[in-house]
Amino acid sequence: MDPLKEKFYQKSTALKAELKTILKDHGEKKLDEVTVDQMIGGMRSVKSMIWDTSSLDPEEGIRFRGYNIPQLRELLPRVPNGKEPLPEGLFWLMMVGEIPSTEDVRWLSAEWSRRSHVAQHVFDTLEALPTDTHPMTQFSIAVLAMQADSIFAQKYEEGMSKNDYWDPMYEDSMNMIARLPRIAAYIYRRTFHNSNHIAPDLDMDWGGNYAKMLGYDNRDFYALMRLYMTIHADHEGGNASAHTMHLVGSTLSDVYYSFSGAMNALAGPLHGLANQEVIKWIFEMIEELGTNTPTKDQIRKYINDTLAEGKVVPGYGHAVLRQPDPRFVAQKRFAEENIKNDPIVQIVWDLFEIVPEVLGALGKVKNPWPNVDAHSGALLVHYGFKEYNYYTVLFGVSRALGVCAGLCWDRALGLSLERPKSVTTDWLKKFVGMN
Ligand code: HAX
Repeated sequence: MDPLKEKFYQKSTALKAELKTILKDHGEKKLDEVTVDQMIGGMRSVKSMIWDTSSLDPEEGIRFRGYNIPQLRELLPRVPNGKEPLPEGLFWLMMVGEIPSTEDVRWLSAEWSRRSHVAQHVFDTLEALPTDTHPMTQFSIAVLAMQADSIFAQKYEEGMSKNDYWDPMYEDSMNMIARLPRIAAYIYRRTFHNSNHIAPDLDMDWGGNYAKMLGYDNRDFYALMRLYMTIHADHEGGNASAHTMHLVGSTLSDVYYSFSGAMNALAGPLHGLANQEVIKWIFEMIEELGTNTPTKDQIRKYINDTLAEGKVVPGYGHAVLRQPDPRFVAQKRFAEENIKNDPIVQIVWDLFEIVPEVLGALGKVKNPWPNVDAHSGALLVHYGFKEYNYYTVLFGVSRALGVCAGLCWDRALGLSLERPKSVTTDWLKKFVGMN
């Protein structure tokens, strides 16, 4: 067994036993009450699932296995002379709850390189699609095309004990994560660079190799990708992409079916697609105003016009957070250190000053602060990466780390098929005493 798998097996076996005891001794205890407001309002904040890889506090933001983003930047291994954490380290942490050594992370980079070969039929499937197919559609289809290689599906068909589900789930997860950068870069190059593909560099780390295959041969861009791949990886279990992964996986669908579903959820504009919407909205502002150095009054008017048209301000607001998103703050810090004088970055910072005040004045927006998507596009544009309808694929590649770790845990703990109860509006009317 490989070192990560061995550790995962030991830790998950112990937790599974503890969970059994909790269930036996406390199964009847009430965790929460669900209000009508929550039922109509998208089940907001109902405590109803287990997710150990990260947790989200409304005020403090995300913690991955207890560590916040500045701590991860300090503690996770980096490339020599690098400033940003390696996403491999975060995956290790999410899988087994321990900060890995540099050697552990080197092993994982090499292991993912070893597993990274993508079958030709996956590329052939992509080639059957028109090049103007949205990159997220291509990505989701390519993930499904890999399902033919699912070890879990094969073992299940052969007949497998429940106790062994975690093992092929781990293998599939490792294989899929290893292959995603190659597929995602392939989609980018075929869609925007005339299929002028760049060969993988198997000696590089996972995020650096992805950046290189995208075509950005720049050390700072590699660093940005490592940071990007780390901070977008997980946001506890209730967000739409993670929850979809968990839900689809709960039927014992394999990692490919589950992750393709998760990506379809990420592709919505209220979730991951917001990263393309933000920069599109900024570009439209620049075009409408005829300047890339708008005044604050011009920006304020543009925000108000957006709201008057009945649209949301992309990149602002959150279902859980009630403070500026620490992932926004981490990207702002990167910009301050590396690309301070960029005009688009300046617009993002001006928006940070103005939008919360405007949204706050509406009196209905629960969180007027920026989320992760408010900053990412400006950083990418700075390095020449302007094809914004690809941005959600970057988010998706990173998200695989968190949701695959989550799915491995789901199967190792033997979590159940998800099946909440729905009611009809007639039932609801009767319940509240309406005729
Ligand atoms: N601009 C304008 N209005 C907003 C708003 C925004 N950025 N954020 C919330 N509101 C509005 C809602 O539309 C809602 O209006 P109605 O009552 O008229 O329907 C009201 O404020 C209350 O909403 P809320 O309770 O504050 O927010 P929700 O939990 O319902 O929704 C969203 C959270 C993230 C979907 C929301 O803030 C939004 O639409 N933001 C813009 C899109 C965006 O940036 N999405 C990315 C979120 C982070 C993420 O998942 N990234 O992948």
